[in-house]
Amino acid sequence: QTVPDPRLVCPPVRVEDDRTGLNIETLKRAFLDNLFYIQGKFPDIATQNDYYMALAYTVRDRLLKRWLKTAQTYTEQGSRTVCYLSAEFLLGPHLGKNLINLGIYDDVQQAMEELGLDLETLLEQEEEPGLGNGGLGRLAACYLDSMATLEIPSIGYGIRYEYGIFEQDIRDGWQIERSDKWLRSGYPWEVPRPEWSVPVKIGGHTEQYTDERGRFRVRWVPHHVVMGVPHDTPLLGYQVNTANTLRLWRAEAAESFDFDAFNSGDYVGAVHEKMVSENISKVLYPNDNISQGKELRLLQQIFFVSCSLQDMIRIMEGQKIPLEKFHEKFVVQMNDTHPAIAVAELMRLLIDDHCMTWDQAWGITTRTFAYTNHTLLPEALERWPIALFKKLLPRHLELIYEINQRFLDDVRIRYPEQPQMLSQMSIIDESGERYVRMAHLACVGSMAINGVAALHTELLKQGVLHDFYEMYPKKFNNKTNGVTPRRFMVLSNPRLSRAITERIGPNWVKHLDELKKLESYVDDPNFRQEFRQIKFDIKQELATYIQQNYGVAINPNSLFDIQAKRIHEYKRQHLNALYIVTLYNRIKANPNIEITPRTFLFGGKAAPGYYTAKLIIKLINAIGDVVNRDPDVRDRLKVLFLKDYSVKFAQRIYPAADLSEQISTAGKEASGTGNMKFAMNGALTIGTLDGANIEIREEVGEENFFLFGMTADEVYARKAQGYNPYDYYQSNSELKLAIDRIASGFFSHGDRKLFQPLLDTLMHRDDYMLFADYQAYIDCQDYVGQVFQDVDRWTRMTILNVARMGKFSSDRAIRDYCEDFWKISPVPIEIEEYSPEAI
Ligand code: GPU
Repeated sequence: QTVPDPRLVCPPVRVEDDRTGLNIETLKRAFLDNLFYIQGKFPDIATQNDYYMALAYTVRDRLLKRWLKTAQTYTEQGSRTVCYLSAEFLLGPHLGKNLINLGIYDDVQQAMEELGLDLETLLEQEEEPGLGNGGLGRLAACYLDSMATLEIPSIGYGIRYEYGIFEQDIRDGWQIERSDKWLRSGYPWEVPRPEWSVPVKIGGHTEQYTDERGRFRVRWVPHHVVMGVPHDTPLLGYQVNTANTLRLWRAEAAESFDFDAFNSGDYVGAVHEKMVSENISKVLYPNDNISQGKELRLLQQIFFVSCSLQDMIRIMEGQKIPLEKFHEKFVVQMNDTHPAIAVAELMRLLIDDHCMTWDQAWGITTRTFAYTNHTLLPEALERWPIALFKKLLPRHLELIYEINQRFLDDVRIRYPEQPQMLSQMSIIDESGERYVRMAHLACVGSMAINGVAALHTELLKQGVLHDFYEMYPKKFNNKTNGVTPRRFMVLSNPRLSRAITERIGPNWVKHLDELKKLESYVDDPNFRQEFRQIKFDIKQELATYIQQNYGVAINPNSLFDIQAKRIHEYKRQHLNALYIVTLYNRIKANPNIEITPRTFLFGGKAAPGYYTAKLIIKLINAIGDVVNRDPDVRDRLKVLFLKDYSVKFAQRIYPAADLSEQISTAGKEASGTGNMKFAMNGALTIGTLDGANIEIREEVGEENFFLFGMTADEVYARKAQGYNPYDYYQSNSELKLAIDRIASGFFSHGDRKLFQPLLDTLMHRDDYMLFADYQAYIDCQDYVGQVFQDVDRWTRMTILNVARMGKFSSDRAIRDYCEDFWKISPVPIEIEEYSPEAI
């Protein structure tokens, strides 16, 4: 190593120096400097976006020392590190979160005010990187926030999609997709690191050879090579110096390849290949809980996984740690099976590129990985056709065959009398066309396997992964999801947060269990009054927003009943719709009926190819169009579908909710995380015994939770008996009336065909058992309406919900992962304080 020129040695890192000070004067000066030197504008012609960018750079400058110091500390200490591999990271806007975590939100607000600017308006400018679909991607983002806050060395690895989740528009009640150009006005939060680019091989064939030491080796001769270019984003923890890295890979054509084609005169061919290579990181697959099995998706998976594992090896080399210690240096958490090819890829790197023996490589691999499963839905379980695998990843297929053979030898020893176990557990599905089962690969290659809520982990053990549980019971361990209170309380609901801090001090933000202390205020009239007032004010703001953007007047005193999540039949937005139609029918039958005024709000995207989900959106809009205008309703009901639900919009929605709809068919929602975010903001839940709802109810108390519907066991039993939804339709008069009203074309300008596919499915199949749960849901909703009238009781229930949500902080979840799987403890980052004399 060369000794750097002494003039280039950095001065010790200090936070509060002239350039990156956190006081208002320094912030203002830095902001104006950035406006001038980065945006190239004088204030008088700057746009709001220029101001946003100038502020973003001002904040970024204040992250950089912490970020570099964090990396330096980890390097010097050779810290054990979690690598969180995920095809999705749904981060949400950075600016507000960074202001909170730096502890300068209020000062920046004042600094902007002194410059005649409004911080809220600037925050609105930020386009969020929508690099995820829903819960799974957002969970990854919450976990990165908690890892930084808990000072856990970690790297998030994923794909830098050029187009994230599509932008949703609604036209004539239908979802329209538009491409998401999140990079269009510049993205100040990332730093490209082209010097750490890595090659990824694709396609071709393998050859056997004997190396100079007489060892049997395999060489993979790829069809082509794609380069992965890392783009790093600092993720600062809350009130700590730790800023961990999110490293996202962008695909670029390998230069050498261009050059060959260029030399042979095929310029257009070379450019074409470049385009094909760059396609890999072009677009996020917009499916949630569905695997489409597309070639490009498998390419995305191997691309980011290979880049990330090669990057880990480079880091070890840089720290001079021998590769034999890979599993001591890193633990690799796989977010679902999307990165499960990592098991084969690490084997390949260790054996083919680093000359290890099979046993040595397998010993390392199976001590490195842990696998989180996020769904039981069969349509989401990833399987890749053998032919496709062989075409794109011939070497990995050989390795998987070898892994499988050795694994099946163990199965044979374990179950000598049960030959069917071999085909059941095999990594290769040979029941028809042959497939690679990614969940099986993940289970065989991991030291730890978890579901995301207690029920889900139990159902995994009984069902989808039962055989693996029998064989490796100690690998299984539940990890109930959590969400970050920094974003979903402090940032999104500052008034509630302030009211809480005034009562119990500020520690709850990092130790959410401390919310318990609020219980002693549940009968305090001042606190109750303030709590109610906060909710009311936020509801009124949302009402104003809706008036301005949708031209619909809603009553802030009505019950805000909200279902915001991806649109999916198992989540049963259409059950919610059936309740609305039922209420409407009651009003039509008796216009003077007493009902609690309600505003039904929906938000969420449907996968572009999921026809039924899109029809559900159309149905909700169609019902809204009629109900919102019908004078008989007299404004007692309003129904709105709010378009383009995103993290940014979610932050406005959670604080405004009175009632949170968590009504999936029991056994289908692995955990849910929106359920937690609503409850933390003082909404009550109407929900089934599914996913984390069960644990939320246990925590908040059954008397503070609106439970309805079948249990998962009852769902299975009913299915086994032979479920006939038509019987329910015929015997339940309100259900029949609701269905008939939709079928009649009443909500579709007389068109009786429009909703027929949806109604047919319900009447004759009803896979998600809406009809079986209909009456219980209606009764429960009616009860909710009554309780809402009792303002004191409702307020009490909401306060107790907030007070008892401590368990659902992602900090708790990350601590559990650290203790049970990762064996990693905090590494504090020290930064010298500023003292003017030291300059
Ligand atoms: N989830 Br698989 C997704 O958001 N997308 C997926 O493709 C898969 C799972 C969700 C689960 O549906 C939800 O119940 C869970 O809370 C979330 O992952 C995080 O674990």
